[in-house]
Amino acid sequence: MSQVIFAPAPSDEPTIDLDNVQGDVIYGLTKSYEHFSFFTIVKADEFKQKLPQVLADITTSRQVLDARKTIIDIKATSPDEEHHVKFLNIAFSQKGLNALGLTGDSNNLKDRHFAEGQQQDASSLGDPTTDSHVPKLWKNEFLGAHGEIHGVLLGAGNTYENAATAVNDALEKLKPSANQVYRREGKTRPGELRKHEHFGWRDGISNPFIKGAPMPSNHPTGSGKVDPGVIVVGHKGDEIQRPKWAFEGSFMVFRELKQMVPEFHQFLKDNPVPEIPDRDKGSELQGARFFGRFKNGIPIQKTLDSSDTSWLNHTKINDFRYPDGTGDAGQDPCPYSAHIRKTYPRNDIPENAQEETRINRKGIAYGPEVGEEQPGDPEKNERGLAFVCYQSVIGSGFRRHQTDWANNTKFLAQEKKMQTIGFDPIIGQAGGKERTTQYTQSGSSIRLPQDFVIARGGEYLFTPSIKALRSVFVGKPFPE
Ligand code: N7H
Repeated sequence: MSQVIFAPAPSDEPTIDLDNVQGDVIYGLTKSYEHFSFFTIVKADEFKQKLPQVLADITTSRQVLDARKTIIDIKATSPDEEHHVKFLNIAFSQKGLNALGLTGDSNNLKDRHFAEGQQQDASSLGDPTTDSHVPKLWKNEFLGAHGEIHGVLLGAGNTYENAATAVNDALEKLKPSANQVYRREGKTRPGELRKHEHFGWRDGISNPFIKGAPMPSNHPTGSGKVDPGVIVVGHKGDEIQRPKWAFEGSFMVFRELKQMVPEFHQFLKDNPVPEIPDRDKGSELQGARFFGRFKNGIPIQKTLDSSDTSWLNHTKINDFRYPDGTGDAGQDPCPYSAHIRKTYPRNDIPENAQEETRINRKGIAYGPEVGEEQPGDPEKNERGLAFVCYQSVIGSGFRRHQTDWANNTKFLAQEKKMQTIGFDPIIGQAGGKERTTQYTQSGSSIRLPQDFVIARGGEYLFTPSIKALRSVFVGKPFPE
């Protein structure tokens, strides 16, 4: 295989300042482990005084890009050698901006969902809530049990120690102006499953090309190219007028999503695609129809042969369209409700309506492997996805996927001349109520007796640029 290179962005594209954008936003912090340390600010003035010591360790997009290049070189020359990385990023919630006095019109980031916070949004996202809109299944820490969530430190590394010390050192430097209120430790799955999440599917295949940033030569063809402003605030593609210091920041959505792994596999076992004589093959195909891909990532729209690994090549794995037909013809073989079709409808919607909806996903799996559970605290034995995505507008990005598409049983139904499409069987939710998915024109559908993905909490945050962190976040004016 030819070596991956990061070609410079074409000269006609807007330039992103890679030294100014934090490292997770564009490339994602390279990691085997990641610690998310949610913190509360208890003494704002002291926090501003101490923050500069932490800022020296904040990883930029340029540093991640350089690390990626080094890892590629090392893999090519000495495949057994490990490259040590230790990365740190920081993001703030609206409550965090308030705590720091970044309030009023001049500091208004003009994102309603960010301003209100994710807890307020939980029932609209489909999370089960009480009559007074308190999310019933969220962890207490996300509900403020140990203090308001004002921000999050993201520590990432090739080892547990590197990820842990990245955030521990930062917390130590901020002491006693800020306290950790919750930590989510994430880790990639072992061995060959490294790129796979807990249900067993390969994740992270499809993220958009971001114009203005060098992209790796093996970035999958067909992933779509977006103006930088779709992900990074203030660039072409982001039309909203915001404070100058918001430039080259990005809104970060965090969701802790518990996965019911044995239950999901049992469901697939009990509900194979009936037309397939071999039950195991039928269950495999049912799972693939839920995602739109086989576990190894092969898109079912291209082949139903999960063993044809030629489809795994980066020029083929993501380069496809959905059928233009309506009714059942339009969902043969990939159901309209499949997770990847709901979350990236490709030619199902006009290209110009699609670009603003794209997000950059940078999550990581968490929790023990099935069978590795330890007796004791059941929460410690939970497994799932620490979902992270970046965008310049939460309403057009994450929320469009979750509320307007995944949870919306009628999404596309009219255009496709269907009564209903049903829920995204993976992330679509209806306040914990039973759901249905995969409708055919005759009206048949699949009943999903339980949610296999359960939100345990989350927050909407803003990942400021390096220049903003060094000025307004430490109490200085933003440089003109
Ligand atoms: Fe999904 N999974 O790991 O099993 N997702 N996702 N996701 N998701 C995708 O194409 C998964 C979640 C998107 O471009 C794949 O990279 C799981 C949320 C988008 O064709 C797999 C959970 C949201 C895409 C998974 C989860 C999204 C995508 C195929 C929850 C947004 C790209 C691999 C526990 C609100 C679609 C790939 C495209 C793909 C998994 C959550 C969005 C395997 C288990 C909450 C935009």
